[in-house]
Amino acid sequence: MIRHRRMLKDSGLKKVITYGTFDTLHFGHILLLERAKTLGDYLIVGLSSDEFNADKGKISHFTYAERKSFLEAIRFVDEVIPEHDWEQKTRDIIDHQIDIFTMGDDWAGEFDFLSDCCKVHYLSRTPAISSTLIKANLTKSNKKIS
Ligand code: C2G
Repeated sequence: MIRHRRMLKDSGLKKVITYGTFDTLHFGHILLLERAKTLGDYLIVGLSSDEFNADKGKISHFTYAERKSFLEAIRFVDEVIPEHDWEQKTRDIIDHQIDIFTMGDDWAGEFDFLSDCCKVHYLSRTPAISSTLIKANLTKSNKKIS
């Protein structure tokens, strides 16, 4: 993997990183990942572990392994790494020689401190869709069926 990373850096490829839970994957996530990839040549996703989700007050419907497999099936995503805590971003950016950090603009300003080690770019969040909304609608429709 280290040789692979060195090859990427030596090849002059621009590396992008983003983070998230990506539970109940939806078009808001896909549009974010598609635009994130257009910022460079290689996109790494820091995927929140089940434990970190609990720290974030989120209970994801799908496990980390399931969410990772969904992301790896998306052609815009080149690599998925675990996100265990809020503090690892700087280390990830250094270890993976990242050029651009990006997130949806619901996080605008929260990660500006990372501009010390890479470009920080926020992308517009897709309105009217969220994992929470999907889960709420699924619960409502299940109640109607039962
Ligand atoms: N997103 C989006 N449009 C939506 C929903 C989400 O663009 N309708 C973006 C978010 O802005 C984020 C990414 O998709 O950049 C992942 O969103 P979540 O899975 O909700 O991730 P979150 O819980 O915000 O965790 O360290 C950062 C955290 O891990 C982010």
